[in-house]
Amino acid sequence: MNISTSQELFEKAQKFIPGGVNSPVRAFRAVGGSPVFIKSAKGPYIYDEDGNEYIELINSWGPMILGHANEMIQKAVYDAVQNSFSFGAPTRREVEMAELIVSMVPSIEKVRMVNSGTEATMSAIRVARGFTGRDKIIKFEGCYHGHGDSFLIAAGSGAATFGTPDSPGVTKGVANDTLTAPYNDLASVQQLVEANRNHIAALILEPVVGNMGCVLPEEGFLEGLRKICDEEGIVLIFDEVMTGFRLSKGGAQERFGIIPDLTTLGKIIGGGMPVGAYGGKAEIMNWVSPLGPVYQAGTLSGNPIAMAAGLAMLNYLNENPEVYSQLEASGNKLTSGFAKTNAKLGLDFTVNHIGSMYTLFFTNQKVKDFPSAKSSDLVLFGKYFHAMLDQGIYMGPSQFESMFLSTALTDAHLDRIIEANEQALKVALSL
Ligand code: KE4
Repeated sequence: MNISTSQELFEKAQKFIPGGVNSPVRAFRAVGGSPVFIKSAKGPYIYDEDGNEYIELINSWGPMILGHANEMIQKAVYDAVQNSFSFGAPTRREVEMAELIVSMVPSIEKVRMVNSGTEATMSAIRVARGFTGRDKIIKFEGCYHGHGDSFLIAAGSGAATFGTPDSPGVTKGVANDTLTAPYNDLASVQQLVEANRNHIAALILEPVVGNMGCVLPEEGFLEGLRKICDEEGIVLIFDEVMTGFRLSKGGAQERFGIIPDLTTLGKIIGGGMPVGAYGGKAEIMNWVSPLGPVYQAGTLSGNPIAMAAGLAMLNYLNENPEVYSQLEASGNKLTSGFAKTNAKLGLDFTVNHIGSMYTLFFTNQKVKDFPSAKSSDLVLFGKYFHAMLDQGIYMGPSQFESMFLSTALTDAHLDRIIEANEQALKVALSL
């Protein structure tokens, strides 16, 4: 496959941008080789600078749940830009967006718009600390909540691929206030709580993890966390930046029936534009400035163009719940196809899957936490990734990521991906 234009661009990019990319995972460092530079996309396809066509399994790491260049969202953005781009003043769309989010997400009584998932999670823990008067937080190894200092401790996603989960630049003071526990391990949470009684402001987790690869909560885990937080006065925060509006229109909390105190959102909420949000119980959110004393602000928060895209996306998802049964069917078809291939080739690689999220792990261990995810053969994953790319299937360039399906994928596309998966496994394993 000719990717010479991408290679030239990557050479040039590295002169001006650290690592040549504006987000580390895009650099292909976890899989080797030179990243393809994307020029355009439509529906289930993306096209690189050399004109190569790929079927898309990243969908911008989640946002493009309806596929790329959705005409309805494009029209909403086109109409909005006729009235300028940004005011830094309250607008009608922000009210409509807040009302819609409150109606869709079970835990949210009040919500604040920000510009990224990172801003949402940073703000949520600040509010939890202000509300409780406590300093410490609990997070889980392998969960990624953006690049805020408090979270770059045993982080997942790109941080995990670099083998430096505890990033330089995070102070000892900040690190001391972040306690970590293994995912799906309630007993370890109980021990942390007992050892830090009345000092823990919040417990934050991905209710379904995407950032160590896709990992599901085990039976009773979410319920157990809810119980511990209720007993200890700890604010339970579901980071649904990835799962929000994806696993159901009310996210993982609606699908699993466990209601957190605060929820963070991103990705799908902006329809592809830079949008994040945090919200939850009014008694907690009322602590946010200017109503309360916890400060948080943003020049482009609630930006009218981003709100137009986000409103078009969320209104569509809210009014067309059949999207979720389609995505469920697509995820089931794809992963059962993978299972058949595993059996046919005599392989027992683990596939974790829920709805339109999945990860194929190059391990035969049950993947339920970060150590088991890290038992995967990363060299083999790299070979598989490139074999898929060579066949025109564009996956996330890391074992520690979930893939995301869109409604633009037809059965024919899914069959193609299943076929390519078999071929890529044969290439990677030299079968
Ligand atoms: P952003 O700041 O990237 O918008 O959101 C941070 C974030 C917070 N919480 C969860 C659960 C997330 O998955 C993310 C970001 N996800 C990664 C994908 N693993 C974004 C991709 C990237 O870092 O380039």
